[in-house]
Order: sequence, then C-alpha cells, then structure tokens
Amino acid sequence: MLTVHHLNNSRSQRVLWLLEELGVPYEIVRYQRQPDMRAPVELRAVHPLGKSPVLIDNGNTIAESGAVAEYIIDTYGEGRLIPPSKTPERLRYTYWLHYAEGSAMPPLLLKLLFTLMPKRAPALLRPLVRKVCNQALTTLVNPQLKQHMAFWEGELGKSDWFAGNEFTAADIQMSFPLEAAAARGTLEQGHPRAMAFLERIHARPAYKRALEKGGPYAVGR
Ligand SMILES: N[C@@H](CCC(=O)N[C@@H](CS)C(=O)NCC(=O)O)C(=O)O
Repeated sequence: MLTVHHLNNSRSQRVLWLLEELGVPYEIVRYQRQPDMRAPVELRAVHPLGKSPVLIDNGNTIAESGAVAEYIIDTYGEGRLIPPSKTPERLRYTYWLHYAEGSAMPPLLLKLLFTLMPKRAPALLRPLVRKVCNQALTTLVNPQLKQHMAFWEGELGKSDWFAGNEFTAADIQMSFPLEAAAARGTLEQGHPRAMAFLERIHARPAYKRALEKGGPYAVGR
C-alpha cells in the first residue's frame, strides 16, 4: 500500500487531501515537528533532505509535493482532478502546480523568517536585528507578497478554481500558499475571492477527512 511520510502541520497535509479526494487507500508514517519547527532527523533516512512530504509506492520514493501530486494523478487519478491535455485549462493547471512551490512559497517563507528572527535574536542584538528585518520586510518581501496576492485575486475572478471551472489537483497544491498567507494575516484585507476559495476548500468532505487523519493543522488558521 502507498505510504505517506507525514510531518504534522505541514505541506504533506495536501497529499493526504489529494488521496482522500481520489479515494486511494494509504498508510501514514507520522513525524512530529521539533521545538525549532524542523522535522526529526529520522525523516532523512527516507529522503536525504529530510523534508515532508515523501511518498513511497511500488518501490518508488517520491519527494517534492508538486512531483508527488503529479505521480498520484498519473498513477491513480484515472483522469480525475486534471483537465484534458492540450486544453488552456491544462496549461493553467501545470502552471499553478509548479508556481505554488516555485514562486508563491519563497516570499511567504521569507516573511516567516524575517518575522521570527528578531524574536529569536539575543536580547542585546534584538533592536538591531528587528530594524534590519523590518527593512527587508517593507522594502522586499511585503511588496512581492502583495503582488502575488493581487495575482491570485485576479485569477480567481476568471473562474472559481485556479485552472478553470473544475476543481483540480492544482487547487490542492495552491491551498498551501493561500493558507500560509491567511495565517500571516495578509490575505483577509482586500482579497475576498482568495478568502472565498479557502472557505470552499475547507467545506470539502475530503479536506475534512484528511485533517482528521493528518492531525492539527495551524497553517491556515
Ligand atoms: N518544496 C518542498 C518543500 C518541502 C518542505 O520544506 N517541507 C517542510 C514541511 S512544510 C519540512 O519538511 N520542514 C521541516 C524541515 O525543514 O526540517 C515540497 O513542496 O515538498
């Protein structure tokens, strides 16, 4: 049976959700984040980077959530949750599947880092670190994030889902950046379509089942 190496409160929640949408049976090997939020070292025995998700199936070890989603759709999708090939929707699907980790997550990660750094700096250096981090946030990170969020808002004005009128695996992949932006408190103001997207996905029975199996998920709320 397919095995998901699942880190609590992480991107691998999307993999559980995709498998639930497709009704594919799977087992979960669970890992708990350490106090510093890193994955435990045991995950490095499964994949050298020690990050989650990692999928094991039929002797294949698959890492990187976009690649995991592609593998699951190719192997178990039977045409579901992917637009037909050679259509504009398929192009959009491929774009969002890659964009989520390749372009959307880096500024969100930087926002998290520059917000946490002053809190973790030694007390004496804290004012200086806070000043540098705030400058990086205001000049570099926040403007980029604003641009990305406006982009999502505009695209969700063209159709309910990222690749078109049908829900696809690209929406599952895009859920993480949107959840992360909402968790950083930057999405609520001025992005009603992105917020409505989150409401729609949270209402899906497969999303709820995946949450029950994956454990507490604080990225989005
Ligand atoms: N781009 C990779 C990112 C993987 C990643 O950074 N996963 C996080 C969980 S959200 C992780 O394992 N963090 C723990 C650590 O870095 O130790 C993917 O989409 O799979």
